[in-house]
Amino acid sequence: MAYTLILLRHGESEWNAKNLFTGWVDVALTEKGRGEAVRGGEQLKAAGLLPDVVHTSLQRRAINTAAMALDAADRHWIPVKRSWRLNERHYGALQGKDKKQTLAEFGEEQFMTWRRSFDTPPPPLDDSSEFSQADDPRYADLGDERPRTECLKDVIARLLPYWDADITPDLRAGKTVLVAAHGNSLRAIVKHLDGISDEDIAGLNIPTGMPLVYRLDDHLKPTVRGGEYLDPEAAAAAAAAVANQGR
Ligand code: DG2
Repeated sequence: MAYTLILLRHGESEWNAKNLFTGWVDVALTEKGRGEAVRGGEQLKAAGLLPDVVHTSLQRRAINTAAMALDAADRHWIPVKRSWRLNERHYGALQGKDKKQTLAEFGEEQFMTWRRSFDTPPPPLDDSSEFSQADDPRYADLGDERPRTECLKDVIARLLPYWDADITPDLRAGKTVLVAAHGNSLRAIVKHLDGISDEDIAGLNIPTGMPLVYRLDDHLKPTVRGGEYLDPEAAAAAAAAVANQGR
């Protein structure tokens, strides 16, 4: 039996367009991003990939992308499950900062360590910052679990319990599962699925609004390493643009 998992990074957000570190800041989609979401859904429909259940983060760019993509695929009625564990990586004190300015101020090595190292988080964000989620009611129950910064290793640690307890059972039940999430929370899932090393994951970038399809075997291992984008050429170009952000 092959299981089907579709990963979808949200469409372009207001802060993707402005080149700002976003993390847990709850920004909206741009018009381009909404178009990407609709196109992603149309691609799913054209490929006959019809999700039975969708998992999203608690952030509007992923929530709205899922809704628009599913609407375009005539699957707007399927069950939705949301969790903070699918949220974007908390970007700590970088949240709200300009990527280009950060690169100019701190240099290539520090910039890339903060963006793509496996286990070095940016400095933590103070609870008094305008970009903090300290008073956000959706995270009120998290207590000490609410992050103030995260590296990819931290994201994997908080995401895997949700993967095991909520996503895996849907896959095992034979459902086509859509996960609509974020650049780094999806990098965490891809690293886990493909068994990518802590070093090599630095080179993996996920474009906005492009469905990435994994067929999984009985052990939930990918039958094709890296999965398959429905439009591989466009995805490769868009992933390269993500890698070059800030330059
Ligand atoms: C971006 C990822 O997250 O940025 O938080 O700035 O996927 O929610 O737009 P997303 C952010 P990079 O790690 O690619 O710089």
